[in-house]
Amino acid sequence: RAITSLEIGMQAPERSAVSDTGKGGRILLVDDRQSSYERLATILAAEHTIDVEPNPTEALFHAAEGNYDLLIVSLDLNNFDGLRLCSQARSLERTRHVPILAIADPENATRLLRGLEIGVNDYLLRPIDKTELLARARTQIRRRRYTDHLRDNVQNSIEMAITDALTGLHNRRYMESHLATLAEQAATRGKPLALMILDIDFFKSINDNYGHDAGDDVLREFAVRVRKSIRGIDLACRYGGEEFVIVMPETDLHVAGMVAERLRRSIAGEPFAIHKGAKRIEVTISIGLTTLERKGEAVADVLKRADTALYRAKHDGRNRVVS
Ligand code: GH3
Ligand code: MG
Ligand code: MG
Ligand code: MG
Repeated sequence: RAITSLEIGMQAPERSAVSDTGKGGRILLVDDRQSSYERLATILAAEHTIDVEPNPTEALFHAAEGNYDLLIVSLDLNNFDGLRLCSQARSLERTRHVPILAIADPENATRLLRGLEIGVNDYLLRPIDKTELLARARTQIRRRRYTDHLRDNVQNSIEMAITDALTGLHNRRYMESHLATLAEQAATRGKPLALMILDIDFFKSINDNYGHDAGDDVLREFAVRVRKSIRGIDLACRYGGEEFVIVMPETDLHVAGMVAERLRRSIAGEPFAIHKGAKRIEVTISIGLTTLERKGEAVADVLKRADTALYRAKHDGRNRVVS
């Protein structure tokens, strides 16, 4: 357990929700000299929340668990413990992006050079100036928040580009870009691959009778039931308005048929809630099912075959699976 700022007798400042000032950060200070860490912690506590950990092994554990904005590491620790900590922090997934500010006595200045090589972001030589320490800490924390923000934005736009907004399932673009890869993997590994197209029966009349919002409710609930009935490695997407595609790696026609039949029954057997649960309506689906037939077969042909099977399911009376 790291020594907290409160135990050293200081009040942690409030952490502001939106801050590009670099203030209000969470800092882990790794330093084993009491006179040193007490002074540094007192300076930093004016703007941040500080935890102190004298033991570098413990520090790595805290750094991985503690959600820190900055690590300040003394390279004056015994042996090369400070450098080792910096290097370990850089290689651990959970601490890789946490900036490190190294501090050292001038006699250990060569350790600073080594530190910069292994990914330390900035450094200060002792004796440490109060204003400079605060400024450098703020700079690192500000930069950290900015890159976090960028990373979140990138992740969001990737997700939006591959997700159907109404149902949260993958969209058609994502499915089409991955289907070829899945088909290729199946062929090279000599495994089967099943694909089904699911289409809600008389969906237009749900819209016509209960309104477009009720239709949307059905689509969302349908996606929930689809997600429940497939495995993690299966790929489910909204292919069009009320049409969905499920791709099932390592699944033969027999097993896929059972999955499709179970899904068909789970839809027909339990009415769908619409208008915020005020009403329940019966919904059925038709499913066209097929498998990859040969190595190198075009995925467009696989989709075409599933679509033909779906057409037959509709023609034969709906609420059924055809392969
Ligand atoms: P079938 O049994 O032959 O499939 O009949 P159907 O009525 O389901 O098929 P059709 O293709 O004629 O109608 C599909 C309808 O789905 C038409 C379209 O307005 C509706 N639709 C498409 N996207 C959405 C959506 O996002 N929300 C809602 N509420 N309706 C949608
Ligand atoms: Mg139709
Ligand atoms: Mg339909
Ligand atoms: Mg349709």
